[in-house]
Amino acid sequence: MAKKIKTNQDSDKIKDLEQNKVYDDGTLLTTNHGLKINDNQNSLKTGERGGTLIEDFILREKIHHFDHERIPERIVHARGSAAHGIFELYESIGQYTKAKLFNEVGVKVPVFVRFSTVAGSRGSTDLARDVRGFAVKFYTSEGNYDLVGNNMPVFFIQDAIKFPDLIHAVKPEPHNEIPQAASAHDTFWDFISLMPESMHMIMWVMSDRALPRSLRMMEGFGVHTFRLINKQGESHFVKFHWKPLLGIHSVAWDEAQKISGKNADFHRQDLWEAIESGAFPEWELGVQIIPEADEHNYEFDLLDSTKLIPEEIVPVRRIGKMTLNRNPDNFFAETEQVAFNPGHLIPGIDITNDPLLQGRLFSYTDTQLSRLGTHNFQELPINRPIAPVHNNQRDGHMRHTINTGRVNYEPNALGGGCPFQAKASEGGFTSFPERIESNKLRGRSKSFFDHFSQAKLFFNSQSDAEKSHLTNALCFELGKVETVAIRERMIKMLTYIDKGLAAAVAVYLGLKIPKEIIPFNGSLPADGNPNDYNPIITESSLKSSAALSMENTIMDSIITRKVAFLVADGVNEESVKAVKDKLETEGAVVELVAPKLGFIISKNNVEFEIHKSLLTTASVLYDAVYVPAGINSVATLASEPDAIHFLNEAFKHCKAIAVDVDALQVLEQTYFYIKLPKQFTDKDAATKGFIVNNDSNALATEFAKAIAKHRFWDREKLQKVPA
Ligand code: HDE
Repeated sequence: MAKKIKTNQDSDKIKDLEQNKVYDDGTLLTTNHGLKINDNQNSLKTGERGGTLIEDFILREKIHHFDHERIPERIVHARGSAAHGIFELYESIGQYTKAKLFNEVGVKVPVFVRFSTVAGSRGSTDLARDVRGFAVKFYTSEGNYDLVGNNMPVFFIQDAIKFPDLIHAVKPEPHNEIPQAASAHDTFWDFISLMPESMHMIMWVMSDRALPRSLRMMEGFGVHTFRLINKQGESHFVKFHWKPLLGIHSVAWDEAQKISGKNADFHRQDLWEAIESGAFPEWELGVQIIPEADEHNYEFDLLDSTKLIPEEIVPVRRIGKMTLNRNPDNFFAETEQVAFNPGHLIPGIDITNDPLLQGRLFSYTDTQLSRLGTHNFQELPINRPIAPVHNNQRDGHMRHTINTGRVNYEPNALGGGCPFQAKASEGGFTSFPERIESNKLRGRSKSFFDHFSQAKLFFNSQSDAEKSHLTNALCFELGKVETVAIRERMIKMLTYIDKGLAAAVAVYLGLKIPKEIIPFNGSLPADGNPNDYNPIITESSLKSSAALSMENTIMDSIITRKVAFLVADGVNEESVKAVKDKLETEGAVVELVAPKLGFIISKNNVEFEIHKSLLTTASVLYDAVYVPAGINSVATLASEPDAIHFLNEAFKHCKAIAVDVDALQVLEQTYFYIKLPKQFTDKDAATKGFIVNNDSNALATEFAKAIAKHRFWDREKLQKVPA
């Protein structure tokens, strides 16, 4: 039966239906004015073979509605996936903020979270190398609070005035709309190579952080420094963090590109399925709090969004947990129509003078207006606050609220003065009375001129594998750039970060390795080219920060990890069951993959339903692979090229591979086994993610430990695999 539609006047309508004794169980098709439709197959014609009549208002309404089903997609962050959930505070930070959200321990505040990529269109792939949006709407009793962040803690530019340029440069090139959802093209790198302030962010975007394994396995950051204001009116600076309880994990670039072809909805589906299965994604909310008096005590400017505050300098305090526990009912009505705004604040949280944040405050409402067509988008169910709304704003396109009475102005006496302004003690919002004494100018503080120290800090904090991925990413991206001068400018920029990195990329691009750092000799913005001012080349006093490397993340769980069992008729059922039971008990998702769909019959005539065939799936859609025993099954798989490719690719992408000793015949056909047979029999094979055993229980235990490690990146050095 169709779900009941929720409208403002729901209860009145139901009453009317009851009074008029209209029976409605939601099963009959109607027009939008409630007329029951008798024939939804044929339009009204002048005879069975005659022309269609313009009088057919049912046909006209249906086609008209359809013609207008699309609205403009978001100019950035067009491709997104979202979910409902709750936020629960563990620990009050009432001494810093009066926001009830951060005072009321144990209260469950509803949230709606939308994750997104930035550059691609609505229909683009989830696995693009890109920043991910991480936008959270808290429906608090004091009004909606939106924390509209990203999965990286810094941004490309320091001032909002450069945002349209940045986005124009990264989007498909305007003459031919190529490439879609990719930064690997001339216009992006042309802009970046002229924009030294973007170098720190470039390190993040070229790192594996831009290729999350799952939206559930990435961090979130508020990026800007915000303010917390307490009851006494005192201000503290704050940075917000979301820490995923499953850890931070990524995929390999080769894998990301293949996933884009095999399942462009990989992240969307992963989020949806995890929530449907009850494996609710969770993040802890962390805060870095800084007293107002310490504003100038750092090597960087707190108002500069190209800088992070290293966790070693100001620790992250975890104060609550967000759990996503419900998928949207309707993608368009919720995920597409949700409207976030960094200016949706509540008492106790305020903005700072970060020039990037300041520009955002104007942009979001403006863009909602062009996207959703009316200021009344605030009344859409997904945007409506749970806090009551009372004001004198009226009318406009698509108004839902039926305001009653004659008073729509303030002050008024006819309406008894209502609605009144709220005093601060009644929860009225007051801005932090920051003292301002300055000249009006276009300019930038010198404290914003260091563009490289944190780019270096990030690079130096990466593991060897992460550094190698980052280097390869730059080779790939700049390798796609056709203009040699852009590549050369980028190599020059990289020398300010790390000479080894610059040299490695230069060698790949066939350019000269820079012998020494060429000093900047540009001029300050006031003298002309605003992109060419003298950046300060300096070092961070911190040499590395453990929080910046994914190698130090949580690796103790296999919850929701997807494991493929390669099987065929004749498989040994015990070899399947023991391992499957163990992995599923620990929360992994096991899928049986066979040469064809339907069922297979095991050695002892047990039927197993097949989830995917080698044609409909691929190794890149799994975290690990296992080949169980069974003479006939093993013989079939050993002569099946797709099964061998599956294993070769799993090896290449450094995933855990488990094989029953009696299934080694399949492994013997793979490229890596031929090259490295000893690796699988070594005492420490399991520590490299190779598990070969004929005791299924022992194999399962070792396998689970290996899957929790996520990837064995050292394997990249061991053997290159043509897969
Ligand atoms: Fe956004 N950004 N942004 N942004 N942003 C939008 O608003 C903008 C920035 C972020 O899931 C737009 O409703 C400007 C930083 C997310 O619906 C638009 C500047 C951060 C989302 C806009 C920035 C973000 C957006 C497009 C530079 C991380 C998706 C559609 C000053 C802290 C929200 C929309 C969703 C969306 C403008 C920079 C995060 C055009 C002008 C920095 C997660 O208004």
